[in-house]
Amino acid sequence: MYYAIILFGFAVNPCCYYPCQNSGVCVRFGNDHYQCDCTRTGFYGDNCTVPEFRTRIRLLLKPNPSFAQYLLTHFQWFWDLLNNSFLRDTVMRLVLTSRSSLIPSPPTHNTKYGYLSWESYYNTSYYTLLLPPVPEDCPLLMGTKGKQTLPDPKVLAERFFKRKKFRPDPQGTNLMFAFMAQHFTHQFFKSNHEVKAGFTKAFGHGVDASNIYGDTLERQHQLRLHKDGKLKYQLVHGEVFPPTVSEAPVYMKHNRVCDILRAEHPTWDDEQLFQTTRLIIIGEIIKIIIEDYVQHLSGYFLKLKFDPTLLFNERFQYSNRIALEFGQLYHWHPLMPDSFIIDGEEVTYSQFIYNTSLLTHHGVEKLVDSFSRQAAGQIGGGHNSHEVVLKVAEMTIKESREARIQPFNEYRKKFNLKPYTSFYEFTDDPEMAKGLEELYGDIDALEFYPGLMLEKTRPNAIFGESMVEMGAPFSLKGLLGNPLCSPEYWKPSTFGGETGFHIVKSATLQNLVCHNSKWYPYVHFRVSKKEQEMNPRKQSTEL
Ligand code: FL2
Repeated sequence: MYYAIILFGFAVNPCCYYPCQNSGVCVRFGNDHYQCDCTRTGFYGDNCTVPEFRTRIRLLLKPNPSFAQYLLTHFQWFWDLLNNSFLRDTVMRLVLTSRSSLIPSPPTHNTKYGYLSWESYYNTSYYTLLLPPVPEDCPLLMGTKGKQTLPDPKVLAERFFKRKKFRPDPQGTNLMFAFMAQHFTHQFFKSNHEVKAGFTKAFGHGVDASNIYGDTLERQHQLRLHKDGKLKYQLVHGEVFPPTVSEAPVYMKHNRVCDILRAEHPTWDDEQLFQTTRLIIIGEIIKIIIEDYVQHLSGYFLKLKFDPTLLFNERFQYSNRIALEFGQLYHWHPLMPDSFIIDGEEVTYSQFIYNTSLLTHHGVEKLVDSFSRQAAGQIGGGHNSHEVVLKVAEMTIKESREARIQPFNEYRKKFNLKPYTSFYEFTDDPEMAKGLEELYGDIDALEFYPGLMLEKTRPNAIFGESMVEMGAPFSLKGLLGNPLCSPEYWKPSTFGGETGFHIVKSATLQNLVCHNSKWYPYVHFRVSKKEQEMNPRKQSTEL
């Protein structure tokens, strides 16, 4: 800390140097002293850098993430064999436990509390923060590294995020995936913009289907028909659509399930039919997100499995708190295309946005078909955000600064990744590396969101290593931490009997659409080979 006094001319809070490694907790003592609490980190020493014997063995045996990713995305013949054996459960269990263990549960910090506090635990109007916010009294917003001021968010967006030419995702992701990502995540990412950064209006903190049922009880009742457990609806050309805003002063497959339940339970009242149906819908969503959505995103040949019983003999907490970092990393706006092709016709952004008549005019089948055939943009690698959504990148960076989110490299370490040592290691694009270096001055000052979005992508992948390694733990903890997945809930009676339980356990993206449409559109989270071929692949294919 003597150096700090020389550098900054006053005693700097020593925790601004992030001295504690391997998840050790930095506590300030006196003016210029600190201690690292290394309890249960598996490390000891002043800065929790010395591995205990057991840790040494574990580190030797643990495959590095790139190697694990390589295995999981190659050798299809091997995985085809494994997927049909008991080993599928073993590997799935390992994926779930190893990922979830990186998320503290109960939650820890938030934008106001960089130390543990009852308020931080109890007040669920905060998003949680995985790493404590950068202390207010640090000399710089990133702690101690980098330039005096951080780059202008607008400059970052224009220079590194803005699309030059549409770059389709090499994994074949389509707009169906993009809109599912939006619809699904907006049930738990609902920032409260009336207050400062770091607060949410979604108190379910996970998969609660509040995007369908409303995020307050009042809103739920506005949406409900109060008959047979159903939600309000309207008929347009004889087809069922969500109600108009005048009928339900809000926005809405629920009713189909109500009918199935009512047939088996004629004595049940509206409330019980509604509540039980909602649990079935939540179960279906989790099933589809794991086995269709995450399956696609991961690119794994391991056939992912939604089976809560996999965790019943493991140490696992059935609770979840949405983290601000998870919200930050999920700003996937490069998915958006240059324009929308619906029924072969080009639709511009201004014709598309807020235009519900596209749905009533074309019908849900046609939209699903069109979205499933149109390629989405590659998320990682930069230079792929359409002008219309460019402002979002800027806002995300501003939010991150307001919330004092720690530098990208600190998160790399938290998720057991090596911190980058230079911008040239971070990206293969020398021009971008040079630009970022000029603006940030130091790789340890690179911010969280630009780090995730601009990092070099993995070969033929939608994004880089960090997005997967940091996103997967939050995602899997949120999906399996749902109360539905707990031993007390995960049984037929919760879902009104075997029929309801079966609906949950057999849900797929295809049958979700087919159960609710007149004809069967092409429905997937990836474009077909034919559509992918029609897009000139600009992705560099050096392997
Ligand atoms: C970011 C990442 C994921 C989901 C949402 C946002 C994600 C989740 C799981 C996996 C991959 C992902 C797989 C199953 C995994 O564990 O990979 F990209 C590491």
